[in-house]
Order: sequence, then structure tokens, then C-alpha cells
Amino acid sequence: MSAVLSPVSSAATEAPPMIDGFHLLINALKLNGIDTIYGLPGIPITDLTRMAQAEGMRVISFRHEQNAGNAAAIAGFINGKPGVCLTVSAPGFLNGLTALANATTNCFPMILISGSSEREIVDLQQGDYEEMDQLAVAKPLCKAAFRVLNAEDIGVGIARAIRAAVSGRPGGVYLDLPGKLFAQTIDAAAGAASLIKVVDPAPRQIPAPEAIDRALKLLKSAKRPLILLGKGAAYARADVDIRTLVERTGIPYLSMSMAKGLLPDTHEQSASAARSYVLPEADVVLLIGARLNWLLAHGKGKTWGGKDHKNWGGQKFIQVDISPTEMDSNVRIDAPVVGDIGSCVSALLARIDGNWSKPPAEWLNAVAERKNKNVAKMAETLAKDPKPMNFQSALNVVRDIVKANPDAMLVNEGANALDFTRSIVDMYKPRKRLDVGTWGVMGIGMGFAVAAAVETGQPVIAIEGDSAFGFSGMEVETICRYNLPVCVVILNNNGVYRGTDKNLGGGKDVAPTVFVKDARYEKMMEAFGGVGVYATTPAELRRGMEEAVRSRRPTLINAIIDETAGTESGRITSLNPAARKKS
Ligand SMILES: Cc1ncc(C[n+]2csc(CCOP(=O)(O)OP(=O)(O)O)c2C)c(N)n1
Ligand SMILES: [Mg+2]
Repeated sequence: MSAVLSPVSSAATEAPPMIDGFHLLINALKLNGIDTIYGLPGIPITDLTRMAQAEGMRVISFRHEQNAGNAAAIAGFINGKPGVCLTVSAPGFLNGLTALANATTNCFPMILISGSSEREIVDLQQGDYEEMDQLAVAKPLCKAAFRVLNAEDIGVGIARAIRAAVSGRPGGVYLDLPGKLFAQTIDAAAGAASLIKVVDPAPRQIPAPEAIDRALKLLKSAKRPLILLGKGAAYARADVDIRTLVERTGIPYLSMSMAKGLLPDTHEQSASAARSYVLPEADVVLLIGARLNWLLAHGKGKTWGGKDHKNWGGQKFIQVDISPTEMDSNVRIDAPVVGDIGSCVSALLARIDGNWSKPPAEWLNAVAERKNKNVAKMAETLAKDPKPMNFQSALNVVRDIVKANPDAMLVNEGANALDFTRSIVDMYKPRKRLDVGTWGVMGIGMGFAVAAAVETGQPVIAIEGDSAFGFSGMEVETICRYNLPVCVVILNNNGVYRGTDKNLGGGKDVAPTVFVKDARYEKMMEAFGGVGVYATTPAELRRGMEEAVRSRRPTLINAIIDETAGTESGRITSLNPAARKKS
């Protein structure tokens, strides 16, 4: 199919070539380097998916829009440019909306493009097919929302969507395209002229020199400094400067989950194994692209050495963030450094030379002592070989496989399956670990895995709780259909958190957290032509994973874990309302 429609032209009147909305949209995306669409076809966008494929775009078609949305979101994180998800009206749009909201919360740039029903019917609420005022619904849940009514505005619509998604703090953008738009035709030359190739979509934001002065003065005064790297630091792609900053200052650092691998987790300055010591003990904390939200106990309370959960521990904070309103959101930020992380880190680094004095040895030794003790304790636990497997003995295998394949992408969700993987499996390179992020949302697994494979071409290892997997499990068909090098490992403990809860009412239904015992998840992959492995020992798990990475064939390994092994909500048991806490 050509990008320009050739109208029936009589020899007498040579009508100018025309272009339709479908092709203007495809051309606008391609012009801006967007070459992949994650979506699910249906009215009014079925032809759009066909035409996009015909025009050379990669169209990855999913079984549920939420997974397509999650794929687009993580593609945005991986590439630093918006991932695009395409959905049908009302229900398809709503299915994609969770992913859009999650992307916004996590600062992943994505654009949810949805077809919608006819405006005049929707606005009079006359009961159209899949009627919904989608723009109004999307608006509070994303960074920006736009609607395009006329073909000549498609170029502007895409340009605005791209800029909103990637500039400043990145996030999700909604673009509403009513069905009529696609078939509208306009003069092809005017159409081409209406498209915009966005120049500098995520402009650098240079920090003020006095902010850098203030930050360095505070950092220099520290006796027990700590650096905290967040997902924003990973997103910034300032890998070399961040590593140099850490190494030149000699300050111990912690990586938030998706910042793991920004410096290798095995780095001698990594204080991850001494986290519960360094947080309350540090006197000055440099936050780089990490927010003081619940994941960091809001910067106060017992985690930080405060007397109770509302009490400040007394640390001073330097915060590097692109958003000025992030400052003071939870505790006082003594030295805000507002700008894009790359520019901020490079400005700090320009003033940190070889003469920078390292933190006092007393502090470094105290951190090292805790760290070595905990690392030794962990090694002991990992060396055990209990039957059935527990999380540690299974993840000891995953740890080795990731070490041997540092370029592989790691996707991770679950509760215990998440927490144990995060602490046991070391990451060696930036932006390799993709997980449940700020919300701790279940359901990102297969969408992230598909996009990780599509966008990087690297093998993908998805470590999934059995409950977590269920949210997106049908996409194993998608993985097989596109023959993606994805190895799903289900840490199967027969339920949400564990498989041993009892029905408190004594009836014959199982407890709400319990699943079918010994479910054979591996057969789901076999159903679509992939490889299924049932693994009851670390040796079987290892063999299965090695073969999966080597062969690059879609593989699902059902790793049988002791059903008593998990704890309620993994490591966030305390967030359960007290009345419902288990004794
Ligand atoms: C969308 C969504 N629904 C529900 C939850 C609540 N939740 C948190 S973890 C979890 C599943 C934990 O079980 P599993 O994945 O099997 O991990 P395990 O702890 O058993 O290893 C659920 C349902 C959530 N986080 N997100
Ligand atoms: Mg489970």
C-alpha cells in the first residue's frame, strides 16, 4: 500500500493526489522515529494496524490491551522515546488505561493512541457502539491528553504527544482519534507539509550554578554521606558520569530497584547489603533521580532513624530531580538541584576533581563491616539445597545465569518472587532490570518481556510469582507467535504469597490466596509451540534456563517452590492494615 492514495483520475481533469488520516498518522510516527506499535486491533483501528505493517512499521499484536500498554511503556523506558500503544474504543481504551497511568506514575514516556466513537453521538450520549468520552476519562490519569478531529492536525497532535511524553519528567500521554478521522482525505502535499519532525523533544534543563554550589558545600560537610540512585538516574543515560561521580567521591551508594546495574551490583561501593544500616546512619544523602516516596519510607521514620513513622531521622538531603515540585514533598530538601539528571550530574562532576576528599574511613569501614557480614550470611543461605526448593535456592541459579549473561534483560514481578529476586540477583549493566516500579503493580510481566525482546534483541528472563504471572499469562501465545527469546521462570508456591492459607470460614472453597496445587504452567507455553520445563531442583532449573538462553526459544519453566516459603506481601507486610495482620 502506498502512502499516497492515487485517486481515479480522468485524463481530462488531473485531480491532485490525496492522503488519508491513516497514512498521515503512520507518516507522522515514522517521521519521528517511532517504528513500532504495540496494540490490539478492532473498530476503528484494524486497518491502521494493517497499513502500518504495510508501511514497514513493526506491529506487535497482543491478547489484552493492558499488556500492549505495558509493553509500550517499558519500550519508552528502554529507548528514552515514547512507546506507542494502540487500542480500540471504550473497553479496549480502558484496558490500556492502567498501563498509561502506571507509565505516568513511573515516569515512562508512552503514548496511548485510541480510536474512539463519533463525537456527535458520544457528546449527546445517544448510545454509540463502544461509546465513551475517553478524553475526559484519560485526562486525570496521565500527563497530557489530546484529541485530533481533523486530518490536517494529525502532525501537530503527534508532535504535542511526543513532547508531552518525553520532556521534563516523562510520562504517559493520551491521544484520542475518533473513527471518522482515519478516512478523511486531504491534499497529499498539504498533508506532508502538515507533519512535524520534533526538534529536541527532551531539551536539557541546566541546573543553576548556585544550586550546584549549595549541593557541593553540603556534600563536603558530610561525615557519613550516602548516594541514592533511582530509576530516573537509569533513565537519564548518564551512566559514565554517574559512575565517575560515585567513584570520585568514594561515597557508598544504594540503587533503587530499577537503578540496579547502573553501576554493577558487585561494585565495592555498593551498600545494598548494608541498607538497613546506612539509611538511619547517613548524615547527608544525595538523591539522584530517586523520589522520597513510600519505597524510601518517605525519607523519615524508623527506616531513617526517626523515633516513629512520622519522625525525621535528622539527615540532610541533596536532591537531583527534573521536577522542582518534587522538592520538600516528604521532608525538607536542603539542597535542591533541579534540572535534567545528565546536566546536573555533569555540573556536579565538573567541580569534583581528584582532590575531593573521600568520606571518613570510620564511616566506610563501618559500612564495609555490615556489608561483608550480610554478604557472608547470604552466601550461606544460597548454598543450601532444601527440598523442595525455596526462593533462595532457585534464585541462586538465576543469579548465576544473569551473571553469565549480563546483557540479558530481567523482568520481575510478584511479592516474595520480587523481593528475593531484587536482593539476590545482581545486575551488571544499566536498564536491564524491569519490574513493578512505583506502584508495585502486578501484570507488567509478559508485556515488559515482549517489549524487552522486541526493543533490544537480547534474551529476556522473566522471574514471575505464580500469581503475578496470571495477570498477563495469555501473552505466552504472543511470545510464541513472534518467536521471542523469552524465558519465563515461574516461582510457583501455589498462591499469592504462599499456598498454605486456610479458609477461615471452614467451607470447602480454598482460601482467597490459594491456587490449584501443582498447576502445570509449563504446558501453557507448550500449547503454543514453545518449550515447557517442570523443574523441582536447582539442577533442572539451571539446565532449563541455560538451554532457553542458548536456543533463544520461547520457554516457560515451572519452578516448584516450597508452598510455605513466602511471607505475607513479601517485605512490605507492615503495609497491611493492622486489623488484618496475621498473628
Ligand atoms: C494489579 C494488582 N493487583 C493486586 C496486587 C496485590 N498483590 C501484590 S503481590 C501479589 C501477588 C503475589 O503472589 P505471587 O506473584 O505468587 O508472588 P509470591 O509472593 O507468591 O512469590 C498480589 C496479588 C497488586 N500488587 N497489583
Ligand atoms: Mg506465589
